[in-house]
Amino acid sequence: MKKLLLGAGSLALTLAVPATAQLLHWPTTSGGNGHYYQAVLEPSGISWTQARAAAQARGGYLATPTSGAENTFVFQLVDDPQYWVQSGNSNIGPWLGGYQTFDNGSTPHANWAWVTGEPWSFTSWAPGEPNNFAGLIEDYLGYKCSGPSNCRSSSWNDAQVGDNPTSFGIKGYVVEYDTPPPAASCTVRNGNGVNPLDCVCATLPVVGTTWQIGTSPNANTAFTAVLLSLQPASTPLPLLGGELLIDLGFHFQLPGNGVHTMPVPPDSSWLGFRVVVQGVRLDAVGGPLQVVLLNALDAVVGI
Ligand SMILES: [Ca+2]
Ligand SMILES: [Ca+2]
Ligand SMILES: [Ca+2]
Repeated sequence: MKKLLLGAGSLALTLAVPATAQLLHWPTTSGGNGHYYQAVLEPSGISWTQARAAAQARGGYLATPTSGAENTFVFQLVDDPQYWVQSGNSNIGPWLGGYQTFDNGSTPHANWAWVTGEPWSFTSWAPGEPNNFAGLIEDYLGYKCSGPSNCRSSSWNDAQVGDNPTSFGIKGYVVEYDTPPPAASCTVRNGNGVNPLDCVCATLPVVGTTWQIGTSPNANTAFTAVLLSLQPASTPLPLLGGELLIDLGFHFQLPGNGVHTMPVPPDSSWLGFRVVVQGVRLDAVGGPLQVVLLNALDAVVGI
């Protein structure tokens, strides 16, 4: 059985729902391979091994530009200053799916491989690369531009894995998908339409992120909660006037006011998984406490 770790937060309900992650298709009708690509930004930096695991969690793999045309296609996704970091006289771009299976320290050109096992033939090394710069263990592939400050290029560099905290932080990676993974989504449900629309997805349920569901309390609210069902009822249940839209036979609860947080595991087996959320509020109206059902949410775990 799948398990979600639960937590509760009290953040203000001011978070915007992020746009669904953009996939760029490279259709065969345009000379492409039919695959889908996605640039992922990590502003605080990410190591190659972390990026490889994150790409797998999304149902894809670190991009493998095995031809000049594919390399050009992949580069256009990250031809943007936010994905690059200055290092000396170079500008370093996102990670790709190449790595060295062995380098004795003096063979920087030898034994390169793709994470997919595809043959290593096409290369696009920047001038002087790969170079095991300054004797460092540089066995992992990423983009690099040697030139004016803030330049960008589809040329490649061998870089350190980045697990060393003293190394510069590469700010992202490109994921390649053979087939498109499901997009994370969150849809409002409201049964007969009489419940307050005060239960929202503050963020979308993206694998490997913390999902935030918000409920809006008011001056009379003593307590709010959301109920989650991992095996959602396909139709509203005939309970409490037809407004309770969750399967009470299989649910768990996130109690507390405000935003409720729930880590979505970094695991591709969650992709496409459906969750129904039911918002609940306990209001003190003129003395006695009253249960107020809020709207429900239909969510799909995706990227
Ligand atoms: Ca590829
Ligand atoms: Ca090397
Ligand atoms: Ca290098």
